[in-house]
Amino acid sequence: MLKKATHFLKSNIAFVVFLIVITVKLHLFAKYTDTLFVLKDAAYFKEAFKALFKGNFEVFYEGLFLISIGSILVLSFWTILLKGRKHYVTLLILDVIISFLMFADLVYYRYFQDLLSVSVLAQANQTGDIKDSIIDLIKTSDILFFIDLLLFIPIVVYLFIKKKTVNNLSFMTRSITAGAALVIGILFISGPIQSYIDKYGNQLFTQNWYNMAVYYRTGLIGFHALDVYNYVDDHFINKKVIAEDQEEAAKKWFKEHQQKLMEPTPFAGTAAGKNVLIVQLEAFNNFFINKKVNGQEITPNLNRLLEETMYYENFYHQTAQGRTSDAEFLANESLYPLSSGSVYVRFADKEYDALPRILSENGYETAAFHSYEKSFWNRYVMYNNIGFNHFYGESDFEPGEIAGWTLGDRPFFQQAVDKLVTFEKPFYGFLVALTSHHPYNIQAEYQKLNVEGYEGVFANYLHAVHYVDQAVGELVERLKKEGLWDETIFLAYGDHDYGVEEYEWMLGVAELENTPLHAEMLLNQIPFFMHLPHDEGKGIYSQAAGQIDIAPTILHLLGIDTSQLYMMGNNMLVEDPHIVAFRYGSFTDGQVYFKASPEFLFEKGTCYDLESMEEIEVNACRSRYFDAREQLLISDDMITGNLIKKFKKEQ
Ligand code: GP9
Ligand code: MN
Repeated sequence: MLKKATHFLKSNIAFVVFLIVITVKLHLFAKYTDTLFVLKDAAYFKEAFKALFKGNFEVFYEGLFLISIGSILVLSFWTILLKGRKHYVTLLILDVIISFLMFADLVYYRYFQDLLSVSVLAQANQTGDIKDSIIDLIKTSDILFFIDLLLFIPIVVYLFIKKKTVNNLSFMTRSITAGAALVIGILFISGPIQSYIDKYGNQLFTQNWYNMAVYYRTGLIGFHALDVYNYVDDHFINKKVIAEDQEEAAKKWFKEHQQKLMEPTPFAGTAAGKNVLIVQLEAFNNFFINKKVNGQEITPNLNRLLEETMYYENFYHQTAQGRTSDAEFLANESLYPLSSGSVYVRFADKEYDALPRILSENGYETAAFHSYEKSFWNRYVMYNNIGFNHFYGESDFEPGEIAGWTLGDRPFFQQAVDKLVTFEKPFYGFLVALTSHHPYNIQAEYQKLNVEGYEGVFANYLHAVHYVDQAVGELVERLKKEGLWDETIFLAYGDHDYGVEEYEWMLGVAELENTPLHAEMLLNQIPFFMHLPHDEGKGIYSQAAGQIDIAPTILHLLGIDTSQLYMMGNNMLVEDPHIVAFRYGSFTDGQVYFKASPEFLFEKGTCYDLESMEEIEVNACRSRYFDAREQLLISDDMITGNLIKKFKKEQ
């Protein structure tokens, strides 16, 4: 028996060594990326030891240890089946591949705080930046990823020449061992993943907003497997085949739409050559604009802007699961977000008619600013694709007042202007603010409002909004001081709703009756302020518009030709009503508001007349509903089928 066991172990020695070596390397990788691999305290080992006997692995779910072993097993179990020299040669090749992958990931991580994803590799010039600094990014200690090879390569070469075998177990035994390795591997992976899903749901794995967040849960091998799977799924397996008639329908739709975008208005070209500054505010609804709590204005600075800007009081966010990234996409690319995941992550390698690229081609210096990890929402990849000349992320800002997650919007805006003033004019600056992010509990020293009567998240939200308002006020002051206010089209709007269903307080602040329609509209409305040089057009506008209309409107003001562009938004300066479609089937055009049913059946939706604010016969919304739906489907085709690229080639 003992003899048999020893023989078994000896036969699998190459596999065991491989397993240990890769585990150690993954541990090293976790160390370099500040990720927990195993808990450091002694209790961990005690608990772990006990767990082995009780079959309860919960304690291993804390770090990447268990899931890493599981991934190695699943990745390599089949090598156990290989006989003779193939067995160890294959293991050596796997070791070399994994080691190089880890090394490449690590170098990439040091530069981008992200891991190499297929979406990055699909964009050839993305990794270009790294070339110049590659020497600085490599550390001597990285040799540790390869040190074992110095030993194993000669051993394997020796064994190979001598035609030695290490695993000469019967096919049956090898099959059972390989099967067991696979089953253990699957169990080791599914345990931690299932435990995470039970607690937080599976969105992280299906939507992936941040590669590092996936890696923290799945480990390095798991991350790459999921990334390749998602990419292959989107681009090959479930690649939408766009039928010729769908393509034709899209072409026809755009032809008409491009004509519509050429309609003249008194504003056409009035801001030609001016700078563009867009400020996208985090989770910023509209219901508190020009409102008070306990006698104090919530947004005194924005309220003052009502006097000197164009303010759209029926302006809507149109985002879906991609949240902030969807808002950015709507505003810059003027297409709809996808119904699942974020375009920034899933289709960052496709061609878009994007505001930064168009402006840059028209002589603008373009830059995006967001004081957070550059890899969040795959921004640095997408920004590069859509033509931003610069992207200033968290590490590019000076330390300053921390409000919310990171650098507060006050210093963030100021530092962004510090950079913009050094730019060649005209510039396009796109500022993505962050302070008022859920759960809104900004630091006590910035909680300035008297929010008596409100509690919890809602009270915190009021504080956060008040802080952001101050930041915008200071930004406007600064622009005036720098002489930029009348040299710039300035925009401020919210990215999406605040995601809290405190309807009563929200409606109370807005001084509106508590009806389902009011609640629905308020939740989807965000403020929209646009300042044109010399306060041109100032006033309150009540036609309905949405984020998708931003880019075409700016281009119209700048006098840039939109007749060849694939943008789905409308020019907001044309007063005729147009449809503002929401991703999940609801829409409004300022005359009706259609609320889609959760099961997406038109007949089950509710149609409201916005004059009487009463529910009306659903068929009154029918034709507009199908227009909205057509737009969403065309937009999806343009993105997933990379049709902009195709159409442009044909032109
Ligand atoms: C972080 C920020 C997150 O970069 O964009 O905002 P969210 O998408 O969660 O609203
Ligand atoms: Mn957001």
